Amino acid sequence: MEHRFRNKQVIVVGGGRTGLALANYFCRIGAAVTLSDARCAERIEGLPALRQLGVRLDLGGHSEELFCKADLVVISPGVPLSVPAVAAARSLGIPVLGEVEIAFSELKTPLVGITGTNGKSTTTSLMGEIFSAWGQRTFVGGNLGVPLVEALEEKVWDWLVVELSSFQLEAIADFRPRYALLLNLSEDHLDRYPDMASYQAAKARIFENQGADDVAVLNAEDPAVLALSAGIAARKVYFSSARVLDEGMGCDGENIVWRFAGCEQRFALGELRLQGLHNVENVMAAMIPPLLEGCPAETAWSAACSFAGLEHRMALVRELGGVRWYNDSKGTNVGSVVKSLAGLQGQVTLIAGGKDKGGDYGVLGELVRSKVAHLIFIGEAAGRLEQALGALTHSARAASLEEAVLLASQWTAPGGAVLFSPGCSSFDMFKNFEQRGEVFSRAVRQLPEREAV
Ligand code: UMA
Ligand code: ADP
Repeated sequence: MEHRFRNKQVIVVGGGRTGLALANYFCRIGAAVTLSDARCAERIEGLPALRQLGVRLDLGGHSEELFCKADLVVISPGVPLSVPAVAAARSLGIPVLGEVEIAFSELKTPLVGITGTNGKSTTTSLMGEIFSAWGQRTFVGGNLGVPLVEALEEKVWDWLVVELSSFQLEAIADFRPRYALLLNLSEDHLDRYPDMASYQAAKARIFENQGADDVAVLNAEDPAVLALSAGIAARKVYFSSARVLDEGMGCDGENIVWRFAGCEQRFALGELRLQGLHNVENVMAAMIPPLLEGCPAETAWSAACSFAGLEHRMALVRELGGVRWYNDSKGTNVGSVVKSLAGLQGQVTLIAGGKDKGGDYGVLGELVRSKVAHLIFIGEAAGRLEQALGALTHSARAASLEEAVLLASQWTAPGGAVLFSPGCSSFDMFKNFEQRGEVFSRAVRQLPEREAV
């Protein structure tokens, strides 16, 4: 059967990882593809591949004229709907959809969508491990790194386990996950949204098309999550790291306690490799869909226990002269810095800063007062961070991450820890959070033994 987009004029907006995957997909099905990017040709890494595909290019800006003649405009997550050419096409009634919507409409596989401010990647990866350990052919991707549209390239999947950002959820239409997880909600991305309400509304769209046959997995201890629950049509299953629930996934401080349909199962927290209460929440949430689908509890728990966590999340880089150095480059908002800082013992030197997202750094005040001996600011956000926190403890600015590492090595006393948890995105000084974490780890590994106090 002829594909509905065959010979249609499709504009793919954004020439990053998503845009390239979309261009590939639309070329494969015989659409007439134009890739539009605000950047000029030299800055688009995938240009040779696009040229080979025969994709037309609209670079160095978005041509309103072109957009207004399209049959379909598909946007990458980093492209807001407010971009004038995108808005103009929408106002003419031209469909403007996100990559996740396009991929979903073509995939016939059950999907688990995972969103929240923090813990998405950990939960998504862990759930992927559980489904795979159970023998399911599982696609694991989305905001985690592999665009969902790449799932269309492959064979047959039993499950799609997909991390979803608010950016991706903003541009859905009929997207309907069988399971939708909302892990937590705190301030993030206030450089893209006018206020918290709009950020939360984008996140809440994960439930928008669910029906009574679908499941919403919700954090019973997060007030902002609970505030949304009344509007959710799906069956609700809760998790709580603070108490045992009559029904759902709870915790008694020593065990995770799963109560469902009159049965109870217990899992000893001491067996987990992942550390911290926030990771207990991630484990609880990740186990719910596989367990409800019939995965044996031993299989799910054994996969959870083997999971050592992802890189750039509270990764111990080195212990040097009695000082532990942690790379938490994925700590890209204030809420995640709170969790990472709270989990550390002893005096901490905190290196923070990056691209400012407009959130309130004051939330860190109490923890900084009680735990942080030295505070080193980097990047564009240094000024705002200094204003909010600089007076609470000894603090200084560094011109680069390498300089921050040197200062930290001079100031941190044995028994203490250096935590690099930026609380900001990386795009002011780095390509992405991975590169930022690698720069930090390299600088730490290069510190000579004698640099330690
Ligand atoms: N661009 C335009 N016009 C604009 C804005 C951007 O042309 O108005 C262009 C840029 O010039 C650039 C391209 O769009 O060439 C980049 O597109 P993109 O920002 O959507 O990046 P991708 O490489 O496609 O990566 C995206 C996600 N990026 C963002 O949401 C910013 C990746 O999440 C995701 O892994 C990938 O799709 C696969 O799904 C990253 C991220 O930072 C990790 N996510 C945020 C977060 O986790 O906090 C939401
Ligand atoms: P995301 O993909 O949502 O950014 P990650 O799993 O990559 O989340 O974790 C990023 C950081 O967020 C971690 O280093 C940790 O500090 C914090 N974090 C992880 N899980 C949670 C959680 N469930 N609640 C709050 N903070 C968390």
